[in-house]
Amino acid sequence: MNAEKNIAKVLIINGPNLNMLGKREPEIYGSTTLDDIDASMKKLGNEFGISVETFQSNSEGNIVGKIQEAMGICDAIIINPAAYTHTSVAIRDALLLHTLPIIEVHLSNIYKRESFRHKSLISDIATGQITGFGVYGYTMALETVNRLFKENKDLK
Ligand code: CA2
Repeated sequence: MNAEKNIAKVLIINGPNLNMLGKREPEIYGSTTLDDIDASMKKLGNEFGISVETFQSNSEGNIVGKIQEAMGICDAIIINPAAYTHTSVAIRDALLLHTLPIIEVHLSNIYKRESFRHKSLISDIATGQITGFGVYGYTMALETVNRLFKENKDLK
């Protein structure tokens, strides 16, 4: 629990190109924008009494930096690393610095797509993975985190 405010804090990280959500390829990723997702996660967090911070970057280094900054501050991380899911040892290593619950989210079902998307470098170190439920995946992730906070369960 975040000691300063006595309120659980969840960081939601979105990787490269997810800032284009709702603007391109709606047949794959839907028509909801990232701003819509961020707003609905903050609203849901408010209902749960959880502080939600959202972050998007197209840069691997910025994502690594944000994950490092979250140490000792956040109580859970929800992350859609986008294309870095399949390539980034650096993001994996940064997540390994944490003992927090980590929920990996994908809008599309990565296992129904090209074979290079079937491998996630995050899934075996994440608490769990949600893939293929579109934007609802973020809601599922925050609901799961909230339930486990309330049950006071250590997710790791
Ligand atoms: O399904 C997901 O959430 C992905 O993480 C999305 C990534 C993809 O590389 C992963 O394999 C699966 C791609 C994000 C690209 O987002 C766009 C959004 C709108 C228009 C174009 C790209």
